[in-house]
Amino acid sequence: MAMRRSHVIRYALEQYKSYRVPNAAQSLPSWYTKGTNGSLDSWSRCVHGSVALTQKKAGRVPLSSERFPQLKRGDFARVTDGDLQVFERLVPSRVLTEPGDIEGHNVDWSGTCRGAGQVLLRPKTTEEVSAILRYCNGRRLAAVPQGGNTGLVGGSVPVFDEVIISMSLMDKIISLDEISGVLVCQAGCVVDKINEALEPHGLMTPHILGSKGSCQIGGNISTNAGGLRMLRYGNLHGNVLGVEAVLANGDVLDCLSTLKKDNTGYDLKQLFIGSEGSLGVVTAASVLCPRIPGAVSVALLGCDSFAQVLQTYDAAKKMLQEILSAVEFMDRASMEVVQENLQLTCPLGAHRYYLLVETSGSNAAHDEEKLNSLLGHVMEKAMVDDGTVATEPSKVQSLWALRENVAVALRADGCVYKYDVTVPMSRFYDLVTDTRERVGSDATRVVGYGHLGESDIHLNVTCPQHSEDVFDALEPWVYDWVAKCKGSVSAEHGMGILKRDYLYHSNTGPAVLLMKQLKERMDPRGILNPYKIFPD
Ligand code: FAD
Ligand code: 2HG
Ligand code: ZN
Repeated sequence: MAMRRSHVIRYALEQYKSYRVPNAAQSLPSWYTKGTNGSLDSWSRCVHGSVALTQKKAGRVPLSSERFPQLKRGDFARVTDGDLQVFERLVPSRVLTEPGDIEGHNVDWSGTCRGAGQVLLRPKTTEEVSAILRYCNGRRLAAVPQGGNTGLVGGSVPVFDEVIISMSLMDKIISLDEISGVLVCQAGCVVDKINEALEPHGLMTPHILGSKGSCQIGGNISTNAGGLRMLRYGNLHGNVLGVEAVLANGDVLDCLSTLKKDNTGYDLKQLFIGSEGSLGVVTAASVLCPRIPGAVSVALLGCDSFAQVLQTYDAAKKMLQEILSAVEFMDRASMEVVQENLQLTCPLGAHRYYLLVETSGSNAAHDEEKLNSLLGHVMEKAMVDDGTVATEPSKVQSLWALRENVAVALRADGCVYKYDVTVPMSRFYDLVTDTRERVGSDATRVVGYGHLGESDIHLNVTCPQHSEDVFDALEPWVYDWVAKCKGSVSAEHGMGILKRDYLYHSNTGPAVLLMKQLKERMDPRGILNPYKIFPD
């Protein structure tokens, strides 16, 4: 046993001697670090269903109104010159109407959806958002709130000609209480920027995700984003202490509490967490921020059967307990795509499955010892075939880069069909195996990766270009598969427009009815992010 354990530690060290991961940022498109609202040409594009095609291969992304011919434009007013003059008074010099300025805001990150919005407004204050919505509601002009535009279900862009309300200029941090860890900020603050501001105070956001260089806290709240720290800190329903939101009629709802405990009636802020801009525009939030852990270690483990994956996860929970902070999953195909398309290097050989296990604690020696003894245990029990541990920050980051960049790497294949679902742990990988069998050689890759700790699998299927056959094989089959095993058709990305037809797959009729009644009560003229979430 002792010999096996020291073997594991030595093995881990040896791995690092030859371990050279190129700087992930250098391998990524410029938007990844600089924001996504840039010119269309620097992006990859999507055309159909949950499809991504590169600009070169795909040409222009078809308009969503053409892709969804069954969708009819709602009974909304069209923007007139008179409206533009009013907008100019409400947000002076921050009314964009040039097609070149707006194009990037009409297409979503994966290039799946393209709206025909002709006006983009850039408010700086809650009062401005309130004035905009009051006016839009009075005129019955539809509007779509937009954060970093990194959403993956087509929720952040217009479907027809909705007015785009970009939150990017609402990027001020309002206050930070170092003792309680409560941050109050405007909704347009980008996650990376928030973390830069928190870092000198020894704090960090309770959530982090691969899109952190572009996505905004308001967008995260509106999608109830999960991400890579959820196993430790839970989701935003627990970590967001307060929300300020502007309702469809322009009224400002101040629920910007900074209290951890507040049981005074209904917890209204929860309505805005995960409602995808359909009930109000989030203008500010207070977020409970944990301390940056004193020590972070990561192990990358290779397993050759899914039973081994589950045994290792169980062992990690038992042996690491309070220091376990993430358990992420990749299959061989997802490891291959980051190597092939982004030239990242994996320190392990080829395995059917990989687990990235992270610990966060306050005592490096203690945590490392625990992680190494886990490694010894799982290798001795033949749960894991190979493994490596990193404790040095740049190496920890290099291991994380392998997992964080799968979505980016997949885009280079051409066309990507994306599914983000929760399934029972015992069926976690069956969906990928069954899909592989179903689409056969029609697909370039069928990959499965995701947040094992939350039983959230990201099934992605790529093709050189959109294939009607592949798409028809996938939908609604994937969603039916998930519903049959009582999973959720959207684990963390929301419904947007791409999944709206499947809302009933994961919700009962009375539940959807109550959602619709809430929507009608809060937005009686239906101007906020129409066409999203609900099937017709
Ligand atoms: P947007 O994309 O602009 O908008 C998303 C939705 O929220 C839209 O419906 C929009 O109308 C609404 N909205 C935005 N801002 C506001 C506001 N202030 N008020 C009201 N409504 C608003 N998601 C995860 O959950 N976990 C991950 O690990 C993850 N990783 C990702 C990795 C990559 C590389 C990419 C591209 C995306 C990833 N995502 C992930 C998806 C995406 O980043 C999240 O959904 C994110 O929360 C969206 O934030 P955003 O600011 O970009 O919002
Ligand atoms: C992730 O966990 C994101 O990497 C993206 O949620 C998932 O693109 C996807 O399918
Ligand atoms: Zn994810």
